[in-house]
Parts: sequence; structure tokens; C-alpha cells
Amino acid sequence: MKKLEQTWRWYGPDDAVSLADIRQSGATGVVSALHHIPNGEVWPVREILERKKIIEAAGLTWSVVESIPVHEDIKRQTGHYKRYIETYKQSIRNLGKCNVRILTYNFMPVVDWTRTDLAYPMPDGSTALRFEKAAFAAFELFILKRPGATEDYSEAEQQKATEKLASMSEAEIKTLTNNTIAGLPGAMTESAADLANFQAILDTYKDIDAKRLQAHLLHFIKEIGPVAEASGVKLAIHPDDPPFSLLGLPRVVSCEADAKAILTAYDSPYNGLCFCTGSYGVRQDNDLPQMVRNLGNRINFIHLRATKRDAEGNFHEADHLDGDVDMYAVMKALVEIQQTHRTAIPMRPDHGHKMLDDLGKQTNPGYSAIGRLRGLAELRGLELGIIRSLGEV
Ligand code: DNO
Repeated sequence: MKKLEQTWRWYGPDDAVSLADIRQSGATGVVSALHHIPNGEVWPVREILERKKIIEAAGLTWSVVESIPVHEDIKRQTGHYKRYIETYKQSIRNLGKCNVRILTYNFMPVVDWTRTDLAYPMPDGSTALRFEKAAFAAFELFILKRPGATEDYSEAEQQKATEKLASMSEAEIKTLTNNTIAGLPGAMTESAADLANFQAILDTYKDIDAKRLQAHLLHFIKEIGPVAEASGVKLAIHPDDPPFSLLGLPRVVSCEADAKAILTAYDSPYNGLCFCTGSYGVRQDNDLPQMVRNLGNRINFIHLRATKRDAEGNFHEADHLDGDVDMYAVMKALVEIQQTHRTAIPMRPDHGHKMLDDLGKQTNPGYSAIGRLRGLAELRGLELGIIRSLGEV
């Protein structure tokens, strides 16, 4: 029986977690990107091959690209968006030429993934990533002072944000600001140098609502889908993280209906999803095992991670098997779709707690080695247990 292909995200030669470390995790595939190539430029064959060679020299395979950034002009359909779509197509063709077969991307305006706390203490002594609504509200309302932000929060929420701000040190305010405007590692959008610049970028979306953003996304997919198919590269769109609107910006990859609209826009196995349980799972109305069953054969890449919500709209990243996501049921659905899938779908343990020796190290938030190692080990065991319980070997 086919098993998920175990992969591991690697930020490139500067990553504190080396390819030799990854090899010891048991993963066979690497998820990587050419982060040094500016947004909007073509990924040259030479550079792709160079990265591939480094990965293969370590006995691993470059299974997935995560990500090639989608230029803001494409999301807004402004400026040079036609040219940027062409460069995107060329990068896809180049990946195909180099035999790199899966490409992850996202369509979140301005900011990629967002958290307010990168070292939230867990009771066991490890630290986790967290999104605290009051902290984000404090950022929008009082630090950024986004026009219109007050309309997005109830009076009680605004009160909590005031209290939150009062409890924060200067250093905490600075960290919160940087996390949001400069982007977390792997974030793909242009980072703003300061608050005024950030607000100016937000303003460029003032006439773009969800309907319009979705139209821009579907247009983009119709353009790149056939190129991906002809190049033998499978697209995998990553959901919004978190899957709701932030900063007054629209978000259109947050639920099953969004995913279906994307898949229908270009109906081909080459136009598929990155099924990120940590992102989709933040919304209670996303029934993840059911989504896997419904979207199954169009899932080209999987991120496995669990979040834990509270009543106030906060969430933190729990242990991989221990959040609101029913990981057993998700894995079972994945095992079932793998029975019909032609190839092993790549999966990576997404994020992980900072724990043990990593607590004293400088690592990319969410991407320290040991927490992900724990996640991968648990997930691999879960998969094996399910396969064996089905009477398979
Ligand atoms: C965060 C990541 C995201 C993801 C992009 C995909 O940990 O999952 O940055 O790579 O959104 O395009």
C-alpha cells in the first residue's frame, strides 16, 4: 500500500537545520524555495538545478517547491500583472525542465501567515506559536491605527485590546509589529519597512473585496493551470493562515467552497491543493476529514499540524495529535485516498514546538528540528497503525 511521502521544509543553505539533520528525521523529501530570488523574477534553470544538486548530494529529493511568491500586482490585477503572470509561467516551465514536480503558492494579500506570539509557553516547558485576537486588535487599532479597524471589533474586543496594549512592554510591541509587517520566515510578500509604508500597501486593496480577489485568483489559475499541466508540475495552493480576514483584507482560500471554486476554475489534477490542516483547522466549520474525502484526489501536498481554539477566537499550535484537528480521522481519510491515488502524496510535519535543546537555539519560528521530529514521528506511527489496522502491510 502507498504511504505518504515524508518530507521536511528546508529554507536553504542558511537554515539552522541542515540537510544531514533532515536525513536523520526519516524524511526522504525536501520542501524548499529559492528565497533569494526577488518576487516577480523568473527562477532560472541554473539556480533550480544548483539547489537540486545540493539536496540530492545529501541523499534526499527536492519533492516540493514552497513557494514561488505571487506578486501583489497579480492579486490586485494592477501594474505589471500580465508580465508577472508570464514570469510565473516561465518559472513553472523551468521547474518542469528540472524535474521538480510540485509547486505550492498562496494568494493571501499583503501578509502571509500571521501569529502574534512566537514563544507561547506550554505547560510542558516547550513553546508554541499563537494568535491572540486582543494582541492583533491592539496592533491594528493602536499601533498601526488602521482607518476603519474599529468597525471590525466589538466594544468588548476593543476594551480587551486596550488592556492588552497596556500590559505590553516596548520590546513586545516591537516584536508584534515586526512579525506582522516584516512577515514570518517563508512569507512571500514584499515586507514593508515601516508602519506608514505598510498602511500604504494595505490601501492599495481598498477597492478589492473578496469577490474581486477571487476573480483575480481564478484568472491566475486559468492562466497558469495549462502551463503547469504541460510542464508536468502540480500546483498546490496553500490556504489562508488564519482562514479569516485580517487587516480589512479579503481572503479567499479559507474553506471547502473556496477550494472547490479553485479546482473547478481549471479542472485538472495539475491544479490542486496544499491541504494544510493547521490553517483550515482554525475554523470550526471546516470539517477536515470530510474535506479530505471530498477534495481527496486533488490534494497534491499535505501539511499536518493541529491548532487549539478558545472561545475568544485565539488559537495556539498544539502538539500534532492533540489539537482541535481530529488527526486520526484526517489520517484515515488520507490513507483511504492514497489507495486510489497513483503516487504517494508528499506530507510534511508542519511547525512544531520549540523544545529540548532547541530552546537555546536561534531557529525559524515553527521550524526548529526537534518539535517537527516529534510531529513526524507521531504522524508516521499514526499512519502505520491505520494501515495495519486495515489489514494492509
Ligand atoms: C508557514 C507556511 C506558509 C506557507 C505559504 C505557502 O509556516 O505554511 O508560509 O509556506 O503560505 O505559500
